[in-house]
Amino acid sequence: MHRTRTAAATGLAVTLAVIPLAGMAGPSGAAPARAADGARARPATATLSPAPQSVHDRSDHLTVTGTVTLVAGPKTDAAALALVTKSLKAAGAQHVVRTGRVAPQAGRLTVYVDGPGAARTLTALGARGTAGLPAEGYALAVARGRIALAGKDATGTYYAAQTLSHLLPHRTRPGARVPGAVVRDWPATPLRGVIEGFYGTPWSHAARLDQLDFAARHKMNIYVYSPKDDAYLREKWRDRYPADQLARIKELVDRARARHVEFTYALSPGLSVCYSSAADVKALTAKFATLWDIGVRTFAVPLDDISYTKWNCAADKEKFGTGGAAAGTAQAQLLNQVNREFIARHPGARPLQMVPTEYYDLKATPYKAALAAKLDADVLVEWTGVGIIAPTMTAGQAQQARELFGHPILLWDNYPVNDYVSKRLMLGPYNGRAPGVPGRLAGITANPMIQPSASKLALATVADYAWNDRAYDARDSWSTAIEELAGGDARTARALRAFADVNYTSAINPRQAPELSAALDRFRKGGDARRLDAVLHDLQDAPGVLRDRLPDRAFAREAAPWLDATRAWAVAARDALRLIVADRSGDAATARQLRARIPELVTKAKSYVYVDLKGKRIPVVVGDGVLDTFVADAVAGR
Ligand code: LTM
Repeated sequence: MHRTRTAAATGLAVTLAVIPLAGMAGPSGAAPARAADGARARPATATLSPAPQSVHDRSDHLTVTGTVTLVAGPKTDAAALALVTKSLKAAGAQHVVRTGRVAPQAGRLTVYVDGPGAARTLTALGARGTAGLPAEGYALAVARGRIALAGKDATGTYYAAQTLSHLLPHRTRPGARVPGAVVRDWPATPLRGVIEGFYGTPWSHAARLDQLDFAARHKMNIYVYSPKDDAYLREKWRDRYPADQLARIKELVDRARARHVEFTYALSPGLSVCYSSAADVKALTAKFATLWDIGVRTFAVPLDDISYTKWNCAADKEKFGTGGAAAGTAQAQLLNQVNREFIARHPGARPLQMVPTEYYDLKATPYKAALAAKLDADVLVEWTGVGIIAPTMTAGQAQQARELFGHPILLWDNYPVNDYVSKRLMLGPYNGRAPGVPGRLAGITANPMIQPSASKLALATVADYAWNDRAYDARDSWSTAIEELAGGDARTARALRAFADVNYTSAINPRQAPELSAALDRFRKGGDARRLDAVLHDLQDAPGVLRDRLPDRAFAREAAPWLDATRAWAVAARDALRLIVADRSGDAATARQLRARIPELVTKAKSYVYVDLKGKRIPVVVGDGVLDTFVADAVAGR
């Protein structure tokens, strides 16, 4: 990893503006993230997400002219060209004229995408080309009236275009000055993305389409379609899709392809499959064939969360016997048949993926030994780390998994998934994964929350880590993701940060509400009540701000009960603060009034529920152990 300047922390601290406690008025709006003319407050390369492996800021600038010449060969990636054109127009260019070859015209910005023009321009601008880069790598130079982008392959070119889109400003007229920069970049691991692999309400079709766009912006290249509660993937795995459902999946496959994301179809036959049955192998490959016909090229067979001590048919007991080794052998046999009779016979198919039944540890067992020895070498094995929800992960563990399973490991990381604790939103960053893990893996797929839009905060940080683990800083990445989701609006970003802070805790982020806790600690150690009230006031306002201003409208709908609970807890906490002030000043009448009122506020704060797929009403939690403790301590006079 080489950076002339590391991605800076965005430094959006919780507002601690001092305001009069009387009337408890809220702080005024903060300074905008951008100046009114759209100029950025800091170099655009500082907030590139994911952080490039190598980036040099140059001291020169170029100007976005009214007409821009776009030089590209006939085979240049169409999605990359469309994105470059769109970004130039959003930066103020009125006409983008495409040509095959051109001599640069004075006074006109020329953009070279791939081919000899881009290679020459990169050299002229002192940048290295794509030689030596891994798959999906790219080089990009912005300087002296020229932009050059070159990808190691089509996806690399598309990623160069994505990076350029982040570097160009948003303007309505020509004339924007763009600081010079040279980027040379590549991913830390081949596969990076999302596995929709949770229990509970599956994502909607619209949400999936939106996620594919989101994935592309974050240089994620895989989406695995594996919702546990889609009956056609598990209970009804043998059945073909009705035409309308297949048409919807095709729309996802097409969108994924257009965004350089590999749509992966995961079929889980383990609840009823008879491993020794030729008919079942045929049912599996026949189902895959229906997906192949609509454009799917990557397939998976997850065998998690099934019994391997109980066979589904007598023939399996007869053929394989009993115990872990028998199960590993049976599964390997089934998968090898799929691999040889379907994957190998479909040129263009990507390596088969599978989830073993023992996917969550590093214990040497007869099951793993059988699978390692008997499963075809090119099948990718998914693994969740040590623990189903692994709190931490080291490069050594990833290496051990590679050796124990004897196959390339695709990490199925159970973060930010909340199906096992659906009272929570998990809005903290991806954490606890050491540098060096991605390099030992075939890839990283993150299992998200039931709430797709709310998952984006954590998923953006997963994308940052998976692309460049050496430069990854969880808090910086989280700050950048907050700014992005807030659409660059400082007030929205502050509200989102306050809301995410009280929805922060999980197995990988053990501390709840780190920023609010710090503000409470400062107050407990003698800090000013007005400062704490300003923080709580911001928290009380945050749900309204997010409902009004968040660009992703789905977020507020999905997070509704947590938004309501946050506001209600903030109201209770502000009264608790008033109570402490009243107790300290000996204002017994006010203290009595507040002590009588607060329990009702707490009951209200605890009243908001998430309704799950089965209609179960689950009370949600926010800031637990922090807000509730502060309020309870105040009432108890502690
Ligand atoms: O993690 C795996 C491989 N399987 C399941 C997931 O489907 C589920 O979402 C997570 C979290 O509950 N746990 C699992 O074991």
